[in-house]
Amino acid sequence: MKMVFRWYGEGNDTVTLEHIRQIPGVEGIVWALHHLPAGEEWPLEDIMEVKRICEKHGFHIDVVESVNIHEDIKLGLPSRDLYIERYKRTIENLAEAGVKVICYNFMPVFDWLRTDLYKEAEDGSTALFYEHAKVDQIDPFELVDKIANNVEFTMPGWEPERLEHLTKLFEAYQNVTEDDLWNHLHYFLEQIIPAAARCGIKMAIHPDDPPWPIFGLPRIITSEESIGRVLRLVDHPSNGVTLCSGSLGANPKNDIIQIIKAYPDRIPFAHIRNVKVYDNQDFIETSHRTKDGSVDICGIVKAYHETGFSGYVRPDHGRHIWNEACRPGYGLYDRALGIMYLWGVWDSLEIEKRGASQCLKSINS
Ligand SMILES: [Mn+2]
Repeated sequence: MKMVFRWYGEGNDTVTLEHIRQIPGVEGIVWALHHLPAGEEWPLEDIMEVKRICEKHGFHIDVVESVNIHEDIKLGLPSRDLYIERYKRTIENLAEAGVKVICYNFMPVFDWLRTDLYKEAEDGSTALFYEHAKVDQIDPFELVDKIANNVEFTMPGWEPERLEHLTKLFEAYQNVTEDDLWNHLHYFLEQIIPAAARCGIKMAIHPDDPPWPIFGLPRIITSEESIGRVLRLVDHPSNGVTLCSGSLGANPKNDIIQIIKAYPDRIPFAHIRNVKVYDNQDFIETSHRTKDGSVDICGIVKAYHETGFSGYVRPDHGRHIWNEACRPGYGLYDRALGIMYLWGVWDSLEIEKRGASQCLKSINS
């Protein structure tokens, strides 16, 4: 288990690399070129600049996230070929800088979605919250209006220029079915996976968050069945999954431990976090501790340990605690606590495996 930490870059994050350096056992930064819109090629010089900054602080840049897929690829438009070519060049540039894993998603229009970014818990902490009825009942065009006027729905990182196109995007997706989306993903992977394999990169698709269709838009990476299906579309080690326990865990039917055991060689990257799920399909993000949420984080770490997991792991999101002002879900304190919980479980499993007599030595090796 190689611990990594998401960082949004200098001047773009309240957390600093100096802070991250002091969290035990973090080896690498999960990063992105946030200034580039989806569909642009990531220039090598920009990538090398991030590498230089991270390495100066002792971190590797093996895992990159949010290499976003242009909507034309998801929509299956003729212009997708241009964007796929650019994506291939981005893969090559990332490989040249030493990147090993690319996390991406195939969600139409929206990335992760919540209805409240600062829902207060009994202990005074706040966290990301999803109210199902609110999302379920809203008409997509009413939603556009609410985002534009900043009422109820707030989209972190939502670019204003994309918002302008939101109405058009909803129209474009109106006749796109789940089957269509599967076909478009297949087309993309058939071209991308050989390119990634050639330069030793593992592509790792992130499940949809939440794992069900929203606003009438199809969503397909939602369950063990769909993860199996995407891995079989192009059956190659370079076609993998970012197994996100929080995204999948929002649906209690998803048995994450079973997924880990079913595809141990196809999970190069794991997001670990807990969510508390309510009967009405609402959910709130909690601390990593198993007892605090609906997801068995201990069992998940144990499953990774049993399958000999040697991939990358990051605490996915955290609550906002100790009055920290930070990006929603991406504060320092609770993610650092999450890491210590993950290490605590992992190290005790190591002790159990290797025998208590040599425990200290074995953990250090
Ligand atoms: Mn995730």
